[in-house]
Amino acid sequence: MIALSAPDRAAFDERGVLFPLPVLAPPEVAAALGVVARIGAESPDVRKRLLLHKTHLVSRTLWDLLFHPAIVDRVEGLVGPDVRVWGAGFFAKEARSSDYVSWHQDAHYWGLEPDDIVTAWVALTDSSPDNGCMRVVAGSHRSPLPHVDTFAADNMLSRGQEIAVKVEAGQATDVVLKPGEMSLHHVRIAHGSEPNRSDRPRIGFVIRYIGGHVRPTGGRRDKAVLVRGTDRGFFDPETPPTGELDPADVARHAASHGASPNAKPVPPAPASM
Ligand SMILES: O=C(O)CCC(=O)C(=O)O
Repeated sequence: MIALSAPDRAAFDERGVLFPLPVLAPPEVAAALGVVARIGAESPDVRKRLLLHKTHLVSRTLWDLLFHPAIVDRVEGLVGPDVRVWGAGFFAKEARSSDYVSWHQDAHYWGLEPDDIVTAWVALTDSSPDNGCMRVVAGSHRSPLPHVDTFAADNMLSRGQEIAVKVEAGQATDVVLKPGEMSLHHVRIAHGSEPNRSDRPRIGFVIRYIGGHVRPTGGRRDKAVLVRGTDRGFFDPETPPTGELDPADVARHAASHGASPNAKPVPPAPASM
């Protein structure tokens, strides 16, 4: 077991982020990139939906990554012994892409409580300032900030959610990662990222881990994957995929995951006159 050290736990409590943590070996990175390439061959709408929304439900490779001991051991040190995955998907920016992520706090719109929720951002390429690595405001996880919906073009978030507070350049920390390394960030930390100004892609697989005591707000039912510990019954189970992009899994995914809180929908076609 790769338990979090006491200093790492203290650093996470203080800053709301921890990185870099080595987790995947090169063949594991290559296998996950292979899934991205297969999804890349789908039509634009299908590609977008599969990359952004619970991609682990259509790929056994990604499903297995949710249980990866090097990831879950660390997460357990932050959210407790019962660990679920509520969501997972890709934040992928092509080379020279203007896509960006506005400064936001996930807790503002995910509808889960309490805040014992951590994202593992697993780098499948290098992630650096020039290709638009994630940036965080360390320590910002302690206070909720007001948000506005901007619906800005090129914003990778569904409604262009953005904190209504200016982040000064000196406040931001670049989360620089090599392929196979991950960062862990708190659900309430302010984070975002700039466009990819490089000639390289920037691809991160994000896994949303929640403590076993976390539940949906407002009495909603939702689904999640128990990856460690005991089921406390707050979520319904997900159906594991049978392989890689199996048509039955892709059809089930299309039926149940047309929308997610983090996903930017494909804009509707203009109404005809
Ligand atoms: O990958 C990025 O640039 C942003 C990631 C993000 O917003 C998230 O993990 O919630």
